Amino acid sequence: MVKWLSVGVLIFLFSAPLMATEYEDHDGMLMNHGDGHLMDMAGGMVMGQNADTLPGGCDSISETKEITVHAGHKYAEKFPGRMFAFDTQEYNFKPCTKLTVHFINEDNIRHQWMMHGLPKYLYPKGMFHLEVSGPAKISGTLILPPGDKTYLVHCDIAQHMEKGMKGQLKVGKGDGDLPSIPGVTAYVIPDDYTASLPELAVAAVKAAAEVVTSVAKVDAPAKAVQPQEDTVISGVTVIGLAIGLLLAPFLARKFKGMSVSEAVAAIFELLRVGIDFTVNLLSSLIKRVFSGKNKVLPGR
Ligand SMILES: [Cu+2]
Repeated sequence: MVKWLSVGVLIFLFSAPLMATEYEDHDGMLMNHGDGHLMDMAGGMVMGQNADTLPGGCDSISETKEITVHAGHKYAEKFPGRMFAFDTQEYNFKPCTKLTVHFINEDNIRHQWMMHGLPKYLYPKGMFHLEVSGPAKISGTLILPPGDKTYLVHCDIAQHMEKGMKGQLKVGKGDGDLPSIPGVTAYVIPDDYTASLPELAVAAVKAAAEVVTSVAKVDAPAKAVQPQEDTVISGVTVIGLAIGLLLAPFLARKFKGMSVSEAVAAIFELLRVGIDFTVNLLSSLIKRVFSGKNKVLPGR
């Protein structure tokens, strides 16, 4: 009795999180547009649905299978450097399997489960494709072709595959592995965690310093040439030159990558800030003087 009670409690505990999850189920909402293309008004989409036509080379349906694929950010947590993932990265089925995929998108964004490389006479553009904005569930069915082949499965929303939402589906023995399948095959572009942040900062400062000195070298002679054209080198010119030389590295950094008009605009902005600063300084001085007077007045 106690045993059955504990089993009941366990079942309840395990089913509670399932009940708590609320998905929008698109399966009953889809409208058939023909050619295996189903859509609904809430953004659910199935393409390449085929539950009846046998691919060439299949005498009959070998097996009927159903899988549930979860997609979301949380499934990428075990893959360092990835942002999105499916809960399963590798699938394996017999040739000519009738496969129903229940796709559950757990993120509050759009995801896809898109399979490529299918025969084009049967699947438009060679694709079978489930897509929905989450959290939501959408289902579709296809019949896998005969032969040993590895099919790419991914989410085609910009950068989602590169960020980890990628898998492979092997029919029969497959014909090799695809690259960059999280946890299965090596990344084509491996993440580099060798440099520490301080090292990167030092490298960035060094690079910036090189740019500034090279720009300053070009700037300084141009400014030094100017006074030779003046008949009289006044004290003002010398002071201006000194300030210019001092400011050159700063300005070089400030104007790096700017066009002439942008640089001119930036100079005026600097002047405006300078004038603002002076005016504020003067007005605060005046205020202080006046407020000082005001304080003095009642005392008289
Ligand atoms: Cu996605």
